Amino acid sequence: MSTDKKALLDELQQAVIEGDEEGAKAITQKCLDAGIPPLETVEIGLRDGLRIVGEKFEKLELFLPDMIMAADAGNEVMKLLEPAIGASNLQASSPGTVIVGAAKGDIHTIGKNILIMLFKLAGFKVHDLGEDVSATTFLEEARKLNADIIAISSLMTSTMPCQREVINLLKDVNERDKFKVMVGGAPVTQQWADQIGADGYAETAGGGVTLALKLVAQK
Ligand code: B12
Repeated sequence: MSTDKKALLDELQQAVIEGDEEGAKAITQKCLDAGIPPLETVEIGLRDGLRIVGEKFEKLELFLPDMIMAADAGNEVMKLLEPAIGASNLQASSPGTVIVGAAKGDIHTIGKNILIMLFKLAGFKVHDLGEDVSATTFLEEARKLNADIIAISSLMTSTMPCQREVINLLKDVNERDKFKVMVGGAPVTQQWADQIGADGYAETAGGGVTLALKLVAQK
């Protein structure tokens, strides 16, 4: 990575960490003007910045209001990047239908919303179930919308069991083969996905879309 690019992305991380909305917006614009691919700005400037916020929160170096301000700054960054991402990724045909939700008990939505945006850009029909979604709701909505894929986002270890619950529920009602289940979110790993019998896991939203395209091709 060039020094200029790294310096800009570092600056953006810092603005997000400080919850400096105006600063974060100005630096994001500079990243766009410098031609940094917007998805790189999302993953390095925004996601890694928020990851550091999480680490500082855990070490009691930052508190809940700081985390809220960082999330607000992150949302402003996304507002600026979204059109730029759209311009470089548009596709015509629809590969399938996806329902996306944050697991029961989880109100973290920034990553889920990025995933939704990228699904839309790849042409998927996307239904956002929002946050705090129970296993039963995932099942009911998947049936109702005749979804190809159920994508579940968990940002907390305490909400990861909901991902397993969805898979077990599908097995209980003999509908496990009807839907592909994808899991993700910061604490989720491939190992966890294998353990609960998910069809796939991706570390990033971009990786999630690539995976979804593979999963619908297998159906
Ligand atoms: C911002 C934030 C908040 C904001 C959320 C605002 C919002 N509207 O989303 C607020 C302030 C509200 C908040 C609240 C809380 N939070 Co919080 N939060 C964070 C923080 C700092 C960043 C999350 C984020 O947005 N990241 C940026 C996005 C872009 O990244 P991402 O979500 O990981 O998504 C990427 C990928 O994972 C992937 N992805 C995401 N979902 C999916 C799904 C699929 C299927 C796929 C394929 C991919 C995928 O795509 C994205 C782009 O690549 C994290 C730290 C961290 N490490 O994540 C803590 C963190 C998640 N929070 C934490 C905690 C403890 C809380 C609270 C309990 C605090 C409290 N005492 O009240 C509450 C709980 C709220 C609840 N019930 O859910 C802990 C969880 C610890 C744990 N046990 O696991 C963390 C890890 C911080 C920490 N280290 O302590 N939080």
